[in-house]
Amino acid sequence: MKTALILNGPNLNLLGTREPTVYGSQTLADVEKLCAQACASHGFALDFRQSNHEGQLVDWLHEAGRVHAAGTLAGVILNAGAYTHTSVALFDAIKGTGITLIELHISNVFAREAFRHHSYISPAAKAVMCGFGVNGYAMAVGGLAGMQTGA
Ligand code: CA2
Repeated sequence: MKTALILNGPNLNLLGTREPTVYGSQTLADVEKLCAQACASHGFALDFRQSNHEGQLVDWLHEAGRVHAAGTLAGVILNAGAYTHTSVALFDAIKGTGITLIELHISNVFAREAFRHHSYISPAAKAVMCGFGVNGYAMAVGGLAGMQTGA
């Protein structure tokens, strides 16, 4: 069984506690349950993580590269939060790993402030999705399933 690694960046631990009009009222624990159901239905093991620290996310992407090389990674779904718009380090970490990575945002970043319109992650991602609310996580797991080739 391959693993879907779902990484969440800064402030996403606050989901459901503030800004419900932008991010909804579900907590990150709720999102993890949603992802667990989606992974179970697609035959993936789930590894779900959150960090407020850029370097931790870089380390986890390196780890994903090693799991990919070992043949047991389905892919990574990354909501890098605000680091999406600032982090060359995350771009560099993804580039060259060979991992299948879906960039995900809960909100429609293009309907928001101009500084959210640019992503350092997108050029290194296989797919990008935004604006579906937290249901986007389950949809991204489905998308990852559709990208699998071979056994
Ligand atoms: O829409 C998304 O998923 C974002 O990645 C969320 C980031 C934001 O910087 C990106 O532009 C778009 C912010 C995550 C902050 O999450 C909070 C959740 C609840 C309360 C406060 C912050």
